[in-house]
Amino acid sequence: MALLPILEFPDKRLRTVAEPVTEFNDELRQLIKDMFETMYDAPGIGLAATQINVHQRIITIDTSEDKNEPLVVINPQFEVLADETEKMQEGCLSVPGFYEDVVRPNKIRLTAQDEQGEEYSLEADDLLAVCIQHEIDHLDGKLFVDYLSPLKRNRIRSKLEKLHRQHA
Ligand code: GNR
Ligand code: NI
Repeated sequence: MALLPILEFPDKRLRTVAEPVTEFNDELRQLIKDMFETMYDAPGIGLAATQINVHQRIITIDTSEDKNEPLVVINPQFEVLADETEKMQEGCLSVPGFYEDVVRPNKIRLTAQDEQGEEYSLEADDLLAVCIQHEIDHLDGKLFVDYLSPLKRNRIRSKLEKLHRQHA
């Protein structure tokens, strides 16, 4: 098992578009174990492979209270199921210390593969729906700060760059 370092905004590698997974092998399953360990340790409710500088379409999620409902999401696709949206305060392990409201559709159907390559589909709402969309954004090189005003985004960028300089 291993804890993996998490890339932080404005690192350009977070803008990489991830490639589909084609091989469902033991190496993939070990990476997923390490992603769960890293996510639970952080702690976070989701982690996209992009955040650990692996540019494949792999996500780990656990939005349960007791952190005992791991969800493996590979090669995800989703459709919006209702016109309803939800404004939720989002945070991101790649944007540490900043929390801002983001509006997203709040009912979706996720279709994805598990760590064996088995396809599944589920309906998600509220926090899980938001988390799935936040993580799929990562695989497409997007961050929640992209939904904020340029002013807010630039303030966050400056503060994180300053912190990174201090810790360099
Ligand atoms: O831990 C996380 N919490 C969270 C809260 C609201 C909306 C999205 C998230 S995802 C985040 C972990 C993370 O950065 N995943 O990419
Ligand atoms: Ni994130």
